[in-house]
Amino acid sequence: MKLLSVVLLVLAPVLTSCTKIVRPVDCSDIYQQDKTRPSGVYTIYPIGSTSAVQVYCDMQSEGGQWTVFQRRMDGSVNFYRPWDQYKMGFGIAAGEYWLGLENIHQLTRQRKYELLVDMEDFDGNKVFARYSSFSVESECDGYALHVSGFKNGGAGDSLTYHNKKKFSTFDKDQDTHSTDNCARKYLGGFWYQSCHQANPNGVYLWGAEKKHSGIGVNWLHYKGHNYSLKSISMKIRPVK
Ligand SMILES: [Ca+2]
Repeated sequence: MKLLSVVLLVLAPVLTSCTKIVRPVDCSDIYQQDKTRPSGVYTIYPIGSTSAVQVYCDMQSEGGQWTVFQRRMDGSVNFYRPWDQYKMGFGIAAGEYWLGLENIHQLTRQRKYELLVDMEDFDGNKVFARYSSFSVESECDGYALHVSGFKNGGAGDSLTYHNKKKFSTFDKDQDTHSTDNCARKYLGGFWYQSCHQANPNGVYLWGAEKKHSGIGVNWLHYKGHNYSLKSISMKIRPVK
């Protein structure tokens, strides 16, 4: 008992100081800590103190505070990857990356989020699609997507088609196409149905691509299945 008291006494100051360290869960927490912080790479803790992960925080678009979970911008990262990589995440936060389905699930399990999808073509035109509700279920439920409440920023709605669909990669076909493996056919990883209206994790094809329909970084209602966007990023923010 005496020993326990000593241990507690020694630990007390440590515990006190630890409670002062605020570990941001997402980019909105980082914004709340200091509202002058610019867009850039920050460390967040989606699943507690041992879950540090680097993300890009968009502090400008549509009011800022966005946690980016998917980002294409220059074709520098290969997005044709197996299930375990889509589960855990890949790429680099300063450039192109995928945050990981487990992180996205854990974030959207804790808080209610909205979604912003920003995109740009090779002529410098910028548009977006917004959704007032976004969440991803657990791995047991195939990391199924829940998205609703579309608001048009010029891009059109190419994501509602994927609502309630499980995530698929070339080595884990959970799409609703009975004969095709959509991820293998369209060279990405996504919440494929049969198969897609959006393929943000497709092949970076540098604009118009007549011969290879559907495999590029597509957003059907903006530029069609034969145009691979210059940039696209998917980002979430807690709903107030
Ligand atoms: Ca299939």
